[in-house]
Amino acid sequence: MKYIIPLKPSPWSATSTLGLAAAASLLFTPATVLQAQKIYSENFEELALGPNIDEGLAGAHVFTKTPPEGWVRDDSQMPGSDGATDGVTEWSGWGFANKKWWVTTAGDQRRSEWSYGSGTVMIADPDEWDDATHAQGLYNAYITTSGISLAGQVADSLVLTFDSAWRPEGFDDGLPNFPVDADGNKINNQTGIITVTFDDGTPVEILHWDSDSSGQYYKDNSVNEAVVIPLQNPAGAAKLKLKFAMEKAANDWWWSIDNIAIGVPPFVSGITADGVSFTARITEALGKTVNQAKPVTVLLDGAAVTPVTLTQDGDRVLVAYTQAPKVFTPNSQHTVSVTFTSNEGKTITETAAFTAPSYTTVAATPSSVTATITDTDWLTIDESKGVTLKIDGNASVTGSATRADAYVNVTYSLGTNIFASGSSHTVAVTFTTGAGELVTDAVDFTAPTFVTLPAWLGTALTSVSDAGLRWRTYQITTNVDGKVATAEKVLAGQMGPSVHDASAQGTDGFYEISAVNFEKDLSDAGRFNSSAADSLAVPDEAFPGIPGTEGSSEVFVGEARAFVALPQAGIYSMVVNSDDGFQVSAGTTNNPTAYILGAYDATRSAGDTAFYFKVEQAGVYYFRLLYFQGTGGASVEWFTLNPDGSAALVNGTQTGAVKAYRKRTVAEPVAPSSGGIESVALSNGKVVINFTGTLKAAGTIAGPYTAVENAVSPYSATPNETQKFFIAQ
Ligand SMILES: [Ca+2]
Ligand SMILES: [Ca+2]
Ligand SMILES: [Ca+2]
Repeated sequence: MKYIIPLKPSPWSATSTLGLAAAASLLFTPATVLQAQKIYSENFEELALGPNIDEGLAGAHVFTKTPPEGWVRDDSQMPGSDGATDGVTEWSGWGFANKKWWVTTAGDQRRSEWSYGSGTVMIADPDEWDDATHAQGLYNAYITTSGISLAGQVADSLVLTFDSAWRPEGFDDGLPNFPVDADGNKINNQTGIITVTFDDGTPVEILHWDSDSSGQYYKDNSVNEAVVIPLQNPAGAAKLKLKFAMEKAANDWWWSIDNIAIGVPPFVSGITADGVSFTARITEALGKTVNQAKPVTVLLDGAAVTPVTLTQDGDRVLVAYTQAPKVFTPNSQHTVSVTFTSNEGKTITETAAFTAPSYTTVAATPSSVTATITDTDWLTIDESKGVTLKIDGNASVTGSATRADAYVNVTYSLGTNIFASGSSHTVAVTFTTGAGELVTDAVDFTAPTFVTLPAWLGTALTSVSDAGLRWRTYQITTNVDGKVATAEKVLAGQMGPSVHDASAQGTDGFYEISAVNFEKDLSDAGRFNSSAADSLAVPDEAFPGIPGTEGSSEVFVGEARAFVALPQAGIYSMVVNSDDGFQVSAGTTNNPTAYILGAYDATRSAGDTAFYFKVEQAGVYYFRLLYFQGTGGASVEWFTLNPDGSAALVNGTQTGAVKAYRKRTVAEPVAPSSGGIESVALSNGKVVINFTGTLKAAGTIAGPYTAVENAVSPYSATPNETQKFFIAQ
């Protein structure tokens, strides 16, 4: 261990008892005078976080199940452990997550009140776990630390400290998801237990909290607590292990833990920071305290900082420093070293680390990036000074900054130079604070994934007739699961005959429609409805053929098909608002699901699913929307978004609407790899071409080539033009 002697004036050099000469001697004999009291600490910041799994809030570096080195996680008593029925996978057993992401994806519910936890924290969250299907059973999760060496420690000298957020619940969840007792009573009782094992001895319970408000172990809400537990370490013990259990929970709340430390008090048990200040907490216990009459010296990243303030907070001494209004560089990591004197006269130096907050979130489309910077208690953004974005280290660009309350939004459009599907990027956002300081906040982001439709899939923009779309309805009388694959089976007649009202459908089984904007009772649904403003005021229509012949508006599948004219190459933004699910695809009439563009493969209340696709070439493309209704509400809308965010129904009358048609006037396109010219010969004054695939002809070698109507191989051409060129694809 190395100690840095401050060269700037500090309480050390200012005191007569500890001048520079004395301090220099400490450098060479630290063990005799300066003592770090902690023998173990774990704040989980070293864990590499990966992406979300089942949770809805996307993030590239937000979660991991891999514990610190040497720790052992035991999920074997979790219902459906490690399988498809393990609930929300992130929370099937103890997990490690970015606290901010956890708070947001869980909808807060008091999780944000835990100010002691920071960065990566350890979480058992039965409440979030129960948000997805799991095998019947109670939540029983365990995790054990690595062996922690106790070499040289005096008996009964050690305490365990950690920061805790606990919210209990019990005796309120039963069948079918959770077991009950023989009398049918609900038995869930969220319980937290910590045991310590010295060497290979018997585990000793050192903490027991549960949710039984009439029992001896009841622990009420305590969402921001610094816990201190004497370990009563026996003489001669060589090592210890801690085991954290979260047991007997159902759809209850959570227990989260951070900043685990073991040591001889007093020691620095945690540190909290905001954008301009930090507070280190020195835990006092076992009668060992801080002598506040002696100087307390604080180094920030190796440099002494003054003034620091000391506050007694129960069994803790808070050591605080602020550099307001100057903010720490967002996401920067800092080390704080605190030197103080104990009531036993020991001079103790302890270190702790914190990461400064970020102020920026980033959202991307394939062709734009929007950074949102947020004012906080200690920082305001002066957007009038301009905000620049530096994407992937390229030249800085200036985005136009607009403010909405505490949020400053800056959008930069990439034009045609779009992000690759699903690609990873960094943007450095530089802004000026109200105090005139230039701050750069670098944020990683991932561009949306999207499908590219190849040029061959499109036919000429003029190759269409009969404006509108075609729609088919298929209704059955038994409930099925809300899945796209099942909906396809229903539509294919594999789940029983249809009972939809077929009286108005055409002889081909399709209804002619002008747009997809349906609600089963003609009630207002989605964006386009009778109560909406301006161009969105399009009344909902009834689903064709619904209610069916049995009077029901449940368990049916709908299918819209259309040739859609996409007037320019590039990215399109499409949305389906549905209750329940859907799938949009493009292809040919023979294979309309060749390219899956977007889907919602489950049941839901009416909600948006937005997706992007790209076309390499303007043209007419064959689109299919598959929609399915299970029970309850039923509605669907199919629309595109313009660059300004305004919505236009497919084949709608709104500005920017793409047009749809029921017929294509040329042959269906064929993939180019499927054909070629095999031979060309002259026979009886004609050119005879043997080919596979589709034969196409053009007046110049550069094209454009169009399919030769009704051409089959061998094809005989009469040479009655100056020149003609053929390809087969
Ligand atoms: Ca942490
Ligand atoms: Ca609607
Ligand atoms: Ca429904």
